[in-house]
Amino acid sequence: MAKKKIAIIGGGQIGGVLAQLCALRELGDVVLFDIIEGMPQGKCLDIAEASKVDGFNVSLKGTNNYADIAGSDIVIVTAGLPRKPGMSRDDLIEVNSKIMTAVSEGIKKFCPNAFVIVISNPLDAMVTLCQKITGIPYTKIIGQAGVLDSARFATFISWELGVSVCDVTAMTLGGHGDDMVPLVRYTSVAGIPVMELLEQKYGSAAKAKEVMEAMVNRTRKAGGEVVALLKTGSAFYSPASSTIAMVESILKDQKRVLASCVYLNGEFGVKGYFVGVPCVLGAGGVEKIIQFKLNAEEQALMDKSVAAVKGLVDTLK
Ligand code: TXD
Repeated sequence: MAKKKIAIIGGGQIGGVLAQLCALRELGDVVLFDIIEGMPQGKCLDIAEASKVDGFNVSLKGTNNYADIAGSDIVIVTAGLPRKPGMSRDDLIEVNSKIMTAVSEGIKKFCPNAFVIVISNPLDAMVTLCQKITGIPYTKIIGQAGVLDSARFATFISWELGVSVCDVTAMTLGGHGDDMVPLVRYTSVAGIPVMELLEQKYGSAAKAKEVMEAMVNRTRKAGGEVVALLKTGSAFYSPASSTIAMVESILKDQKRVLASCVYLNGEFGVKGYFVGVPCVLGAGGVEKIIQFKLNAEEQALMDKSVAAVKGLVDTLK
């Protein structure tokens, strides 16, 4: 089978880790693009020189030339400024829209048939903008947020209950902002509803609810928690790993069910916006949006999150 080609636009913190993970997992040959001269070349050289030790066989090319992304099977966009302490993701819209416009024109010119995964913030607005400029079909362009937000939620639950994170199933819906919707009712440990386990632990439904609320809030603000600790830059290991799960599901046709920021056409009561929902990701890209019934409380939270996305996206017009 011919090797896949993966282009990563933006060779900063997330881009660098992504390039290394793509190489370690031999997902394909990597092209790392950035506007900073020498930086993507240096990172690719450094990663390539680890190939002997790590035992991978892919090529890595750092570049400042968009022509090098031509023929990529998948393009991952990380270009854009990260938050500083005290900033919201939405504060990045002005500067990152300009960057996303330039990047999207490069993709349109050299890779109009590739799958595109956008990571740059504010996520929901940046995917929308990238799709508008590139014209890439809705099944082939998605944003990464939900895999990470869900993983963060699962991590907090595993710490609270003292169980392996591998046995926690958790998912968040909605936008990638502080109004995201961690879905408690569908969260389980090896299939057992998480609230049942919290009630057993604390012997009280009220206390269990309080503990869950704290985890939901921590999940919503988890990106900011890392930003506050790092002081410069935002999370990058976990966003890169989360994106790899999506890349792998598409390139290997795994059909994993992953929360992804996708264009909705009526699903969950949303029409005409990119919002996070569970999807089947496979060789066809977004092969299916998985719909299920939300109760009134969940739908109200979803509506609030979607309203925040709409408010931001509408400022792009
Ligand atoms: O889960 C998620 N979706 C996210 C998203 C989680 C954490 C952070 N997330 C966002 O990803 C973050 O708010 C930023 O908007 C992006 C990238 O974060 P990263 O931490 O990688 O930022 P860096 O290290 O500053 O890297 C950005 C790179 C940097 O090397 C710039 O030179 C480059 O982007 N850049 C460009 N590349 C190509 N083209 C243009 N025009 C350009 N402008 C800057």
